[in-house]
Amino acid sequence: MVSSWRRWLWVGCLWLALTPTMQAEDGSRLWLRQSAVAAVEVEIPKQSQTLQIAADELRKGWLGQPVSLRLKKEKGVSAEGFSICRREGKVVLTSASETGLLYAAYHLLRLQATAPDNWPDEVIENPSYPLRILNHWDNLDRTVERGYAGRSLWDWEALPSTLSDRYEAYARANASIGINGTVLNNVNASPQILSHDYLLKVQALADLFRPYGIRVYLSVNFASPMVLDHLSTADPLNPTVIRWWKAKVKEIYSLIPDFGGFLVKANSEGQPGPCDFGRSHADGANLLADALQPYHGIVMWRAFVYSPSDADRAKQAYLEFKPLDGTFRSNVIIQVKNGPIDFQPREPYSPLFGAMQHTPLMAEFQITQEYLGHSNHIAYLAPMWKEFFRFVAPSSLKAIAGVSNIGTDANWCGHPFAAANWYAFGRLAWNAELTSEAIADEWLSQTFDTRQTASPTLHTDLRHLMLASREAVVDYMMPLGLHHQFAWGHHYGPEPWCDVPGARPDWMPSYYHKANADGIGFDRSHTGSQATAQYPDSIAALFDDVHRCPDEYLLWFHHVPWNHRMPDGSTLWESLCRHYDQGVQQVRAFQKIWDQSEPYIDRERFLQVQTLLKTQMRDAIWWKDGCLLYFQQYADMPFPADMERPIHTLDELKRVKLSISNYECPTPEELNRQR
Ligand code: GCW
Repeated sequence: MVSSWRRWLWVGCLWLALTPTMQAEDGSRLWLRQSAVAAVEVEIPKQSQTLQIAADELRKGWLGQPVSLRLKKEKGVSAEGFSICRREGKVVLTSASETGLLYAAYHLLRLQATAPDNWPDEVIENPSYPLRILNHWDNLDRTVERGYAGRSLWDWEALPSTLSDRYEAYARANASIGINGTVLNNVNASPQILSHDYLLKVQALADLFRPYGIRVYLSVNFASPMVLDHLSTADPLNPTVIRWWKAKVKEIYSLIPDFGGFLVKANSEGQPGPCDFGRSHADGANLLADALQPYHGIVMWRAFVYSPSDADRAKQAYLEFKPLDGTFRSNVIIQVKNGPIDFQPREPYSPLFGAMQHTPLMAEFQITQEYLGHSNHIAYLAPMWKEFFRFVAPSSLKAIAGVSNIGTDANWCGHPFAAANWYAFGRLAWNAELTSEAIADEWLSQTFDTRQTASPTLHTDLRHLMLASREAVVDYMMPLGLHHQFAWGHHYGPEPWCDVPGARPDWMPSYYHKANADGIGFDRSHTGSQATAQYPDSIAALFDDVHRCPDEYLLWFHHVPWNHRMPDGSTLWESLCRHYDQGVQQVRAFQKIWDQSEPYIDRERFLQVQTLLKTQMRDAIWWKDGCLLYFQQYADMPFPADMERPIHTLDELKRVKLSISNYECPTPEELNRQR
């Protein structure tokens, strides 16, 4: 078998090599771009939509021997897992479930694209998590909160009668990486989503996604009974409220028998919740859990709360949720953001992980780059999520969710490289042990055919770019543990000087950097807010000691004098300057790498990335100049001689005011006009 499909691969490579002009690509095919020369024979055990999809995918993309799909439970293979082996001149895919066979088909195609000569005789795959869920922050008016790739995919006005082709393309892309759930609407939820009219629309999507193994979930507004049916209260212990939710859940399941359940943001950033009625988060979650339980639905209850119960925002979720450990129903999962604040370019892990011994937890990652340059900057996020897994054992989690970066843009995610984050999220949710390198290898090979070009270095160069990209963003935005230095409102550019009269202090950058003549950083050690004490002893000891605390978390946990000696002998100020400079130099290097890829990448995607890298370059300098010139006022020290000099002045940058539609550092001419 190997020799025959290798031959085909050769023919393909030759064809690619001899084709003088590469086809323009708009990115809409994502990583699913393989096409077979002739349809292979595929045998399925019975007729079903899911198996038909699996067979069609193989006929469209598989270059090797005939394939046989078998529905059978095997030892060591879970319900959604599968095995792939070669037997009697065939490739045999086996799983206990139809969805498992669909995953096997996609996996086979992935092996063909990424490791054609190099996969074992038998492959067994089992998912790390039973729930691998995308969270859409999509509003019913089709805006997307923190979305940077166009409008919401869900055309609520046209649903349920008109179904866009993109719905199925979306389901296919998700299934190809093992995502099996989608929360359709924003956690800042409109109660309207639970109205009967909207449920019919949701039903239409659920019917489309079902053959791809994807269940639908909804974010719900805790005050829905009051808004939709004018109940006088949403108190979770009130019998009328309890009846309301039971009836609503019954209605949902009559339309969508495999409905997944609810995601809830309660008593956070102005959302209603049980605390409005003097009840706890557990009371609220259990109300919904009881209603869903007869249908095996679940509640994902978010721990993203920060009512000012303590002077340090980083401590608040732990303070509120830890005492509730063990009081939640068994079908409640607490959904916790990876870090204790809010999806910053770098955060230590949230101390809630490990602290809730009797409550299932799921991690919430943010795929959309709210704080990492939106869809303008390349920031490959697998290394960030793997960093989290260094502290939080993947097996300690019940499930994993990712805030989607998908919209109506032709290429789905805005930046061609942003699709790598959707891909990486799915792959890590399927197998949390995969390395960032391996995922980048897969994505690049499938997205840009990097292994099939005549260039000996293209693949490794682009992989290097991806792997270095998130650290570069951290360096030019907020190195050494700095966090939340974003401009008011848009979370894009730098504004460490921001001061909005009357605003919540913990929404102001100065609350986090605390720069003064003595030094910079938030003292969360035993001499400060004592947030370090929320971690297990061994980690607490590490974070608490300014000399042992890892550099990357230093200013997260400590207020450090400007002349503090870093492990390499430089002062804190010098080190800060060098990190910012390093971030800028990295982006310059990315530009060079990308420009050298020009002969091997189709024109459309090449030019788009090239243009975006120019924006990223301007923004990196904006960040470096803005932050360093501002902090220098307190450090009162010169820039190290070997560092690239600022090209802006602080006054100039303080005058920058960005409109929502203009997220990038203004050009020098625009800056002049703003004066
Ligand atoms: O990161 C913050 C965002 C809000 C978001 C909130 C949350 C959906 O700025 O836009 O609201 O977190 O996670 O609930």
